[in-house]
Amino acid sequence: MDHILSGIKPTGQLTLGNYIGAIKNFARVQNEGEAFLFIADLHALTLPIEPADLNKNSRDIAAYYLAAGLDPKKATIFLQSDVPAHSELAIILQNYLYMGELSRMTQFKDKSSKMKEEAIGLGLFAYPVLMAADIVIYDSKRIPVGEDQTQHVELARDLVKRFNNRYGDVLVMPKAEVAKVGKRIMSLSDPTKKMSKSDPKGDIYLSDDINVMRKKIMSAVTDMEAHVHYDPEKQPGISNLMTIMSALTDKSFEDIEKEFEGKGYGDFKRAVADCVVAEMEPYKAHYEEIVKSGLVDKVLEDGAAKASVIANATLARVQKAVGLYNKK
Ligand code: AQP
Repeated sequence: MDHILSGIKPTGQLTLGNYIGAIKNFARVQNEGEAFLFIADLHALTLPIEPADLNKNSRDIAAYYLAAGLDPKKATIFLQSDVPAHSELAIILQNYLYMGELSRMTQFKDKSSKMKEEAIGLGLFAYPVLMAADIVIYDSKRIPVGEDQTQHVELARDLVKRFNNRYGDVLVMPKAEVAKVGKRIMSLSDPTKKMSKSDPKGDIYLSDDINVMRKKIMSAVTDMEAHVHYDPEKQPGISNLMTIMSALTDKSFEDIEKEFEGKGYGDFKRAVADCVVAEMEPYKAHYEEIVKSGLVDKVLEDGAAKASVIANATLARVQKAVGLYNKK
């Protein structure tokens, strides 16, 4: 069975973008291979975050995973920081990625451009090294991610090639998998920007009340074209709403265009809001049940124990390959 790895970093409240681009797919992939679905809490430290928020966000993500149907009997669900082998492996792998390539990463450029140079942490710069360790440590072949993360997976592939050229067939080659629809949900207030949990403008949060979600969709930025047509260049706002509808209902863009031919944006937005509510209402209720059940801590504990077995074996293999002494 192929190993599949993905995760979310607990930097803030989860958005509809995280749900469509990541969580919704996780429930599917757990049936397609050995899935390792984690919470990248060490990655969340790469930007300033309150300890209490990091703690709460981490448990919240686990609850949202379970609410989406992730089954701990099928998928291994854990916190990155509960498996120390990730960090140990990153220390070794950092020697096989170069400053030039790390400084070309779009996420690093975006995030660091808003900071003074003397305040940019090394962790933000080295983020893709730890992410490469997260990936290779489970011999992962399939990496389901949103579009923004594909560049980091490409870098992990470069690293695997480089490492294996030097030491033989030690690491498994990963490959990013990006959904056709929903790989990049955009902000509702600025549809040229990604909906992002650390940039709250135009986000729909999974924690939003259903009526708030509805209101946000009804006031999403559109355009003057006045027809429902998929054209991300000319009509980014409408195209984004079409993407949300398509991702949640499996309707094609053509079907949506036909359905709303001759109708105004008000009707279309109401229909998009209905789709979001239909998906989110039961999902949020399930999330509340999971939180009340107190299941999360046990799932994370068991997940970390299971993940550690594979992670420690890969770490030992790499340590031995590079010549660290006395490794079994
Ligand atoms: N807007 C989005 N559309 C589709 N997919 C998205 N993802 C994130 N935003 C969207 C996917 O969610 C997964 C988890 O992302 P992450 O937490 O590791 O970090 P990110 O990609 O940087 O997501 P955010 O929400 O923008 O986080 P912050 O604001 O902390 O940087 C990934 O698969 C991602 O592609």
